[in-house]
Amino acid sequence: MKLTQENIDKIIKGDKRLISRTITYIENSEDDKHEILKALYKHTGKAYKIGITGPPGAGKSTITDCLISLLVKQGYKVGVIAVDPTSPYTGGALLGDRVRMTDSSLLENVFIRSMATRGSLGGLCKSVNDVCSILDASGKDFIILETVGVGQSELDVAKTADSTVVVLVPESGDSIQAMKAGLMEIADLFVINKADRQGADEIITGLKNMLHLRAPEKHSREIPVVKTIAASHKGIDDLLSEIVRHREYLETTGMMLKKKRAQIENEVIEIVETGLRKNFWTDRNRQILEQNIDKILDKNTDPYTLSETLFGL
Ligand SMILES: Nc1nc2c(ncn2[C@@H]2O[C@H](COP(=O)(O)OP(=O)(O)O)[C@@H](O)[C@H]2O)c(=O)[nH]1
Ligand SMILES: [Mg+2]
Repeated sequence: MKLTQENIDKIIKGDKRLISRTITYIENSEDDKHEILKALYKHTGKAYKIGITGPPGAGKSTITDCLISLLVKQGYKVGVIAVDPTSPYTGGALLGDRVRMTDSSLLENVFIRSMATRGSLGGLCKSVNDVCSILDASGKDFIILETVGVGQSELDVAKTADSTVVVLVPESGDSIQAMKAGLMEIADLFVINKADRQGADEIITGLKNMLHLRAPEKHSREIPVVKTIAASHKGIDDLLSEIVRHREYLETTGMMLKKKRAQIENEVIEIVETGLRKNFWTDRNRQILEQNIDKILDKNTDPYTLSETLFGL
């Protein structure tokens, strides 16, 4: 695929079909994807990235849907990347989210993309940064990244997002779970969704207590806890206000610049590691590996020495 100037202009203007085609192309990891991303990169930098993570069923998609309508009503352009667990039956992203988001996706200023995690549990897939860049270049003011919080994926979303929202529900044990999973450290704000259920106030109190127990010198900003009933669009205004406040906090304290630098660092490391994995096993290196297996078996050499040989050390 060759990205002509005409097509670049189309993407920048938000041409949905072309954005969609470009993302599909990049997801399939074609060899020349870097050329496309390079051409688009100078047009990025405007979008504010909101990560939404939390356990399955907490209401992340419902909240995302509410945020989309709120942002679009305010005249913003919104991109959404929903990373869903791979369905064991189809190997594709679960359909549920897409169906529910249909209303919003009809709106001209919204672009929604579901991505499968390709087998790994939760986890942001490798091309999320790439897709983010494409949506950013296409003039989106906000990009919402929805990911199921399973292990590593929360940490990944926190590395990519400007504001990380952790969604919990009143069910017992959730706040303790949050502590364990390291969610405390990555959350820029918490949402207690399904506040129509019993125990919402208790978990809010519990969570606030835990947040207060953290070392104050390390945390100059109080982490807000927002109560929502996303199913009936309640509390979403508050959530958006808190996101906006967090953004202002990052900008006024100079932390935004630090965050951007960290994001760039992380992105480069990821590109390099992907490249290494892809390019390291040349025919020659494969051959060296295979030729030495018997030697290792006979203890004439060992895996460490062979690795060093492969690295050319
Ligand atoms: N009672 C109640 N149910 C909700 C609320 N928000 C979402 N749900 C429901 O919870 C289920 C899971 O929501 P979903 O947004 O798909 O969760 P996700 O897996 O975190 O994306 C759906 O059936 C929603 O309708 C809420 O505030 N209260
Ligand atoms: Mg969802």
